[in-house]
Amino acid sequence: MLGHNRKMSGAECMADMLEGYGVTHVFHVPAVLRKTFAVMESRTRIKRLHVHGEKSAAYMADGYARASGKPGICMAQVIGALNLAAGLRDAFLAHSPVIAMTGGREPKSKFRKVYQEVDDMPAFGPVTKFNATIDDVARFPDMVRQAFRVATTGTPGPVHLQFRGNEGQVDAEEAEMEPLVEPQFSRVPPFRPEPDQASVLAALKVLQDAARPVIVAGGGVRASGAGRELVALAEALQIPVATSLNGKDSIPGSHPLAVGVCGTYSRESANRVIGQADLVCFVGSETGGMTTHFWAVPKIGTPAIQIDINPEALGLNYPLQACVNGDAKVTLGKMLAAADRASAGKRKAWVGQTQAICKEWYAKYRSALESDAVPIRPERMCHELSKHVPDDAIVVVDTGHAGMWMGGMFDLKSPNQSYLRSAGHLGWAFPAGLGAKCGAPERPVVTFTGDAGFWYHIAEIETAVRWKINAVTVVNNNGGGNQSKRGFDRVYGGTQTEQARELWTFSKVNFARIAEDMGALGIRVEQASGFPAALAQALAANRPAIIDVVTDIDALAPTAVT
Ligand SMILES: Cc1ncc(C[n+]2csc(CCOP(=O)(O)OP(=O)(O)O)c2C)c(N)n1
Ligand SMILES: [Mg+2]
Repeated sequence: MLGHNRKMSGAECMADMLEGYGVTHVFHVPAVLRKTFAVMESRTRIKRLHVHGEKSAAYMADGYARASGKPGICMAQVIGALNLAAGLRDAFLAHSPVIAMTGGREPKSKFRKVYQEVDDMPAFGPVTKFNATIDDVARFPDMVRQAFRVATTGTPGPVHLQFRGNEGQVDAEEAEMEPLVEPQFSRVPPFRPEPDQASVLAALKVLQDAARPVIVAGGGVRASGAGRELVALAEALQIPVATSLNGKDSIPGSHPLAVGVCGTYSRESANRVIGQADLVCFVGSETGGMTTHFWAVPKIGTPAIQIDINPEALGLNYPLQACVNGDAKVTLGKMLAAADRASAGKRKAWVGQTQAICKEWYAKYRSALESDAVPIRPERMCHELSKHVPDDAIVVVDTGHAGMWMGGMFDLKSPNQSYLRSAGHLGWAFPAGLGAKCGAPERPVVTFTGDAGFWYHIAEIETAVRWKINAVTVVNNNGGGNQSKRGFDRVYGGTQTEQARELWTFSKVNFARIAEDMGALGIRVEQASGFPAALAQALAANRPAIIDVVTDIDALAPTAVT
């Protein structure tokens, strides 16, 4: 209740507020807010995870946030601040609510060549929605509230708070404060802004009038929790649905109207359907380069409508015939309520056409999806994951080939499964998967990463074992970063020299053995037929598990069609 100040330390105030916002884990590298950590132990049940690098702390907080919808908290001392900032970039690109706290500068000693100190603030600017300093302990309550408010509202995203002192020692000072929290901002979305009904009806009319429409569902659908409304509208009007990578879990891949992920890391069928559409309806999508294959899918000029919570996203890349500013769940619900189901009849041929395109995709890739080849084909791994990932799993996927293989070849089969993907950073998935498991401990977490991606933060196996974070990590181990192969082929004029492989290959390592040495379950899979049993064993193990799958270094993921 506001107006009930009492004398307390910044540390007590912070601990009480984080507990009040429902924070269950914080991810950090010491030493920052030391007093807060000490106080947390006696006043809260918050788990304080001491990890092996600031970047992985940020990725864990990001995975936690994307899995739970609650802001993820990560912390670093002043010398680790830019490592932490580097880790916020993926959260920024993916619109994930992460709150980063770092130590900062003392006004008394600024500009005097203080050990380890630079001005960190400018580096946080491009990767945050709000980037602020706290110099006076009395500002803890309002600034922490503002951090949660900014991270969760509108299009969500990261926030940075820098605390006075290289370790944020301002937290040990006292002031008259009240650790008031606003629970509304403890998760996404705090508001569901209602759209203007006239704009809803105008967009619905354009959609219903179209003969060959397609919906492109983006990350905004998952942020809004609007999957059910999206699928209901698509069914009512008989409209095929493509998704961005970030929106892949908006509709199960097994749904008859699902055509796959569109854009660059995509499935051919999705791009082909969009190429033949007479109207594209973007929902919760920024229409960015990855989703549209750099504005070739659909071509600029294709008739489009768009729904977004952020008015500035509307019409950014495609001139619009209609647009709606509002929460995706509310907007799609209103469209559904006003939908003329009779209009669906005229799209029967179109739906048939899109289903034929999807069948052609399966026919083209069936032999790879079912391949028994040794070394194992990544397509087969994706297919096995489609079949065997549990119905309530969170699937976490790295970028590069991992993003391409899984974006294009893997299918979710239940609306209760989630899909979280790196927004571009190699190495994000393993720590993000651990964070996701912390954010949703009751759900199975299955992470898919390449070996180059896994190397980045391999030390976090130790964190997973120490904290009993029982996520399953599947490593597509081909002994190199083979997504880079094509580009090097090109610059070598078509064929690389033998020596060129030093640019993108590594030594062959058995990650299962490393995992076992570190106390995790390690399973090495060399035959595709052994994968389902390995996955089942890993999911049932009462410890973190690494499945090292020996795959073909010459397997290249299909590139986007236009
Ligand atoms: C931080 C970062 N640095 C570099 C890259 C460029 N990159 C994309 S994929 C890749 C190699 C991926 O190798 P691996 O994880 O083993 O997957 P593979 O392609 O072998 O399946 C690299 C270096 C990136 N995406 N992110
Ligand atoms: Mg690799």
